[in-house]
Amino acid sequence: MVNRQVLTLDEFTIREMRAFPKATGELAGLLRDIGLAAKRVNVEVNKAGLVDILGDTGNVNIQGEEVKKLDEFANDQFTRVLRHGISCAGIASEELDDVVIFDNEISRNSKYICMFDPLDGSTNIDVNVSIGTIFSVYRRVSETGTSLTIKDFLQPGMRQVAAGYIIYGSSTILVYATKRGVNGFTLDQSIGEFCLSHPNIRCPETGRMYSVNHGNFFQYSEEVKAYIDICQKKNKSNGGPYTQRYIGSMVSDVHRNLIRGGIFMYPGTAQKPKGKLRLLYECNPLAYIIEIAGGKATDGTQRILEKQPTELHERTPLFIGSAAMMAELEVCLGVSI
Ligand code: AHM
Ligand code: MG
Repeated sequence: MVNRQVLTLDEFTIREMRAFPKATGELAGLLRDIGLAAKRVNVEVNKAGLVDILGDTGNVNIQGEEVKKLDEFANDQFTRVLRHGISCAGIASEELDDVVIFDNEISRNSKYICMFDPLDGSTNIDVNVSIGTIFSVYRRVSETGTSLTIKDFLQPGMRQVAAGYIIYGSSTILVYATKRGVNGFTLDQSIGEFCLSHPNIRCPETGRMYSVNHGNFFQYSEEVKAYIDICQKKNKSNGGPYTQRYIGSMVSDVHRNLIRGGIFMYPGTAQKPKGKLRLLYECNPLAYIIEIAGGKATDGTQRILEKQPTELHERTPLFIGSAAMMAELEVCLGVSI
């Protein structure tokens, strides 16, 4: 039987935007565009084992990493859909060296820009492990009607007006946050619509999962090692025992911790003091979502959302998760953020 209480993504966003008397519907349109691209990517992810889309293109992206074909496909879909929509003036993507400014009459007058990691966890593509898209929406700072500049893209994360992700997993879920809250929509394949399945998501105050790449352990600072040591020694008397979970798709690790409670860390290492993750495409959107849901996200010295980006592809250490676990981490790091 059809559950008529369930709102689709479009119905929900339009309803939300109506709460703002000055809303033009542009943000709702942009989220609809993202939902459409996500459905197209979902189809390809699901048949990735069947067609010759698996494997490497042999190209190397701006980060110096191998680009898989599915990454390119996802990048193209999100770029194309946003270019043809009416809400987005330009994009920046983890897969592209430079920003893409949509230079047509409608886009020049659009008020939003979008940044995304089209396929996070791309090393998992070949092995059927969950992967995802992460996106971030900002209001442009340049005047509408003029051409975008790099300043429109280098805004601190606290200026995001919306952020979200899609996980192509055992089911496909789209989660997005605005200052009004965080909501999750599961793709109903039978009707091809994202349907509200996780209303008003709150990140539990604490949890029992910690996610970190233990392979890098000996390259972490003594303070980070001390926190990992605490996690490993937790027992029933102090909220433990903890479980370690590390998927290698941050979007999936953070999603699990958002729903169940937990902490995810990608600290700087001796070789890479800024770690691996990108501030604009990965850390800012997830930090925004987690904070709106009641959690916390820092680089170990300051809130992720307060960092002023200086370049498109900059990296940052990341600590993100349940508030109480983040507080315990801060004690180890000797900071109060
Ligand atoms: P990607 O965007 O190229 O897939 O890289 C980001 C991913 C994260 O999703 C994940 O947490 C991390 O890289 C894993 O890296 P590592 O294997 O160094 O732990
Ligand atoms: Mg990626």
